[in-house]
Formats: sequence, C-alpha cells, structure tokens
Amino acid sequence: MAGLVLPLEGVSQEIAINGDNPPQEFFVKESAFGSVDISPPTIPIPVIDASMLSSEGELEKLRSALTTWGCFQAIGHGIPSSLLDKVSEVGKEFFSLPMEEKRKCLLSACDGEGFGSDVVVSQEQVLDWCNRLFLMVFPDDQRILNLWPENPNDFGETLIEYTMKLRSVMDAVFEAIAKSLRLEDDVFLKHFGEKAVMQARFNFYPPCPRTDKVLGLKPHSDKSCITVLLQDKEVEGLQVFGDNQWSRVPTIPDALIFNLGDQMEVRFQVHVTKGHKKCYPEKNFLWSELTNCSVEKIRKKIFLAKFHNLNAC
Ligand SMILES: O=C(O)CCC(=O)C(=O)O
Repeated sequence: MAGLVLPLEGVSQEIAINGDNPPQEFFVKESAFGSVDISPPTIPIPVIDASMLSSEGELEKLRSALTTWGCFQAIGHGIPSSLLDKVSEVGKEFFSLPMEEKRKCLLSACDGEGFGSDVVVSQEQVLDWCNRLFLMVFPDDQRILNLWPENPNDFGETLIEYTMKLRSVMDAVFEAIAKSLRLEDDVFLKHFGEKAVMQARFNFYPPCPRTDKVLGLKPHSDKSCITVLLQDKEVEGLQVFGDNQWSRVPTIPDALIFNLGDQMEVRFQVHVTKGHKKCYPEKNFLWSELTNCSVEKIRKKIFLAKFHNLNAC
C-alpha cells in the first residue's frame, strides 16, 4: 500500500457514521505509542500574552517556554473571537457536507493537498481516526484553488482573512523569539521573506466507538518551523510528550497553541552555525537550548464527541 491514499469509504468518517468497530489498521499498538486508554495529567503549558511581547518580563517567559516545553498558548493575539469562531464554523460545515460534495476537494495523491485521510506509507502503519482538509494558503500563487471548498461559500474568504491575521501574529512572535534569544530582531523574518509558506489543515475527528484503542492523530512531530493550533473550544484531546510521559494540554478558549517544529531544530541550527556563526558567537548556547526543545511528540486523543481543529504552519 506504500504511497497510496486509502479510499475515503474505507476510513474513519464512513465507519463512524455506520457505528461499526474500526478495522484493526486503526488499533494502536501499546508498545509503540504508550497507552491510549489512560487519561494522563493535564500540564499547564506556558501562557504568553502576545500583546505584552514588548515587555522584558513577557520575553523572558517566552524564552523559558521555548527552551523548556517548546510550545506555549498565546492569548492577547488580537484575532477577534468572532473570526476564530467563523473559522471553526466553516470547517465544521465543510465536514458535515455529503461525501459527494466533499469529493470535489479530493486529496491529490501527488501533492497531498485537499480533502482526505491518513496517507498510507507502510503495511504496518496505524491509521489516524481523522479526516482532514489540507490547503496551501501562502504564497498565494501556489494555491490549488480547485481543491478549496466552494461550499460553504464563505470558506475561502474566511480562511484567507484568518491566515492574514495569523501571519501578522506570527511575524510578531518570530520577532519576539529572536529578541528573547538576544538575536537580531529579523533573523527569522529575513529567512522566511515574502514567499513564506503557510499551509492550513482542518482536522476532523469523527465520533469513535473504540476510543480506548484508537488515536485521532498518532504521535508525531511537526515538519514545520512553527505550527499554530486553534483548538475546539469544547473538547480537549491534544497531548504532548515530555519528561517521558504524555500530558494533556488544557483548552483555553480563543488561545492559539504555538509549537516549535522540526525545521526550527534543523534549518535554523544550520543557518546559525554555518551562515552566521561569527555574528552570534556567544549565542550558540541559547540556540542549542532552543533547538533541542522543539515539541518532541504530539498526539490527539479522541472522545465520543465531534470536533476539529485548524492548524497553520
Ligand atoms: O488537531 C490537533 O489538535 C493536532 C494537530 C496536529 O498535531 C497536526 O495536524 O499535526
């Protein structure tokens, strides 16, 4: 099955609607992922007020969050609650459409964009109990618009408005990260430039009759520089792995969760050590602190309720 995408009829959404038990391909093997059944403790991952990032105190909190957890919840980011609700709403509306309508956005196996589910790369793979809609948003000339839902009809404009606002928040956060590490303010922004890639992923976790055996998303680290998660307000499920254990991330309504992804570990370490070593001789210690702290693993526990998230990276 390597490289194939399972037919949609064979994956979570249809199975859930029929109320059937998931096939074995969805069952988590305990040894690989830790127990699915046990509810781990909640961790208070740091909360950063993005409206205070000019203050030394908040920058210090940011630095500490990044060099310990590799993630934080951002409040005070200035994106209106009504827009965040709208983003959730258009996502929910899309996933509740009949399959025939969703098929119009069907994932293309070669570029991985569009509506679909887990991409199968190995016979042994444990499948995610999750359907997703994955779209390139920036650079805008790389959008594959025939994969963007036309229904609901305000889907596109809502997503663009949200991602443009999010981009400004991310720019401010990147600048603050640089400041907090005593690097040049634009060290990240310069690197991303005008053509920075921003992709959006809506994840929909259908109700599941075997939540004791199945994960919404199996443990993974993100390939991005930074992933920003907008969580469902009502249902928790996100877990992060650190200090040898899984912990639940509590939902704070309207907060955005920022996770450092793999590229922070690889790309910027190379960038700094090869490209700018002379500029930051005394900063390497901070860099290695930061780059060892990208979020190690994240997974999604599912509950019987329906929910979805929007991620942008
Ligand atoms: O849906 C979530 O909350 C987690 C999403 C995630 O980790 C991912 O899409 O990579």
